[in-house]
Amino acid sequence: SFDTVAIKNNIIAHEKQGFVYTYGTAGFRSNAEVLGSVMYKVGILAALRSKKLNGSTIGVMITASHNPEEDNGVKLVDPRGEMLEQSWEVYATKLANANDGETLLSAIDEIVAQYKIDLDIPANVIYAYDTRPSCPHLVKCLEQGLEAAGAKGTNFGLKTTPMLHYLVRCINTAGTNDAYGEPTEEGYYKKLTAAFATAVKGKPRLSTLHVDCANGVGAPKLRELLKFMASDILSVDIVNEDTATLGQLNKNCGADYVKTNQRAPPSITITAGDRCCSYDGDADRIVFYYVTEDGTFRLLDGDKIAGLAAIFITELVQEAGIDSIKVGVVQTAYANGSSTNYLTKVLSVPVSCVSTGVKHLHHEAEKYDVGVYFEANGHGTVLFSPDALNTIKTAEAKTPAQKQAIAQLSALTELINQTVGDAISDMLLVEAILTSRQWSFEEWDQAYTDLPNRLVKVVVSDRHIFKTTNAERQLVEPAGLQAEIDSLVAKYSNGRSFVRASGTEDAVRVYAEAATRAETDDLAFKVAQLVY
Ligand code: NG1
Ligand code: ZN
Repeated sequence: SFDTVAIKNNIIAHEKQGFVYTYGTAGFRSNAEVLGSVMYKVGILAALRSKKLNGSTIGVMITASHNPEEDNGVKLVDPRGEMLEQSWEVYATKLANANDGETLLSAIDEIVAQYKIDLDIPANVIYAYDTRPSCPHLVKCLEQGLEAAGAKGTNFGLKTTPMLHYLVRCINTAGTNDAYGEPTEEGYYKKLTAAFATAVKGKPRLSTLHVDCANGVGAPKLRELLKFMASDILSVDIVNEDTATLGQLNKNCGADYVKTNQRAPPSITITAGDRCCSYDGDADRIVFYYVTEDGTFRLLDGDKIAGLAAIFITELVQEAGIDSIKVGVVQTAYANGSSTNYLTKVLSVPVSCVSTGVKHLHHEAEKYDVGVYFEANGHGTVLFSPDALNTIKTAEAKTPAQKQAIAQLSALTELINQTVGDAISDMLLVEAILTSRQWSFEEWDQAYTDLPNRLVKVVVSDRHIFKTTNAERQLVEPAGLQAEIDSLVAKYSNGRSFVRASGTEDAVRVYAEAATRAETDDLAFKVAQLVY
């Protein structure tokens, strides 16, 4: 039961005086040393959230994604495998900052009153973690909180972030019409590999895909998945899979390294014709890349994946004779201008732009029959509405071609993780499309050419003074700054630039793109100077 005396007495004191915790875009995230106290509170919060939702299973994932190995983090997963409902974030923050039993209890009382929570309802929580050395300790702290709150906690062990989201959805939908899958790691592998086999049926296998797993949890999990995959339909070579040596996680490798530095990890020798991709540390992001004959590095990022998925699904629903299903794409301001242009002008698909952060993209994507959403950094997925799923499931083929298109669409709905961006699932989606089309990376890349772009991080004394509107594309404060940016941008051909405070780092980000590399760098530099 929910034991207020235990909750008060077992509290874990803040590790560092004066440290302020914030539940942000990525949950709580910081150096792992200050997180034990937070885990305890997260255990209690997860229990309360489960009680509020009548005992539905809530997920807790311990990871700091692409951040350095000494960091860690934690986030809550709602019953359908989605991010924690946004209105709870402030309460998460309040709990985390309470540093004595009384303050903690009154923060809890506030949540209980606000959401009219019946504390007698049993709570169910599942949790998992990545390969970071701080995880075992943080798991213990979390368990201490779950125990005090009387929640039934189940440890799912080492998992990728998207696997935990999958498991939460499976558990909560088990036995319903809407059952998502078998709630086990093996169930996940079986679902994805079976769907992949259907999606590529009858097509020759492509050349080997080299997968940089950032020395993180993606490596052992991908290796495990491959045991369920017939080797004549997919050939994968895993690189950067050292999860045992301290200090290797995300070090000079992984999706964030590749996207930020616009180059392959030094640990990979890549020559023309090689097909490569990189996951991040918890395997929820992926970017692809190759080099041209003349040795130029080419990145196929989240925007490119979105474009590929959008064209493929749009054509499939036409072939299947069910083009009442409409495909839409959701981007953020960081999407390359060329990709937006390609989607709207060439493919004629509707595109929405939302604020940074997966929860915003996810919710917007739910408004379409098929909502493709990707952040440029490679985090994203494709959502099928219940109506679209039903149309696909009940479609009747009049020709063999229609039959095949329907089967392929149906396979995609199984292959794509509907809960959150998933590097393994997204990798299989891209491979399924390329195999189906027999396309090389060059052919995929031909859809459009990225405008040169630059992302600059500016450390300022107070990033909170930067307030934005219009999906973060314009500043409203500090007053007058946007007008100055606009008049700079006007001087560059195809120029675009915007400034916003990071939600995950104590800095301001400046993004710029323009017709040439030189113009882009110049614009980024000048806007950064305005901000500084
Ligand atoms: P911030 O720090 O708010 O820019 C970063 C990424 C987001 C998202 C979050 C969550 C960029 C420019 N920003 O957000 O896309 O992934 O981290 O991890 O890549
Ligand atoms: Zn991640």
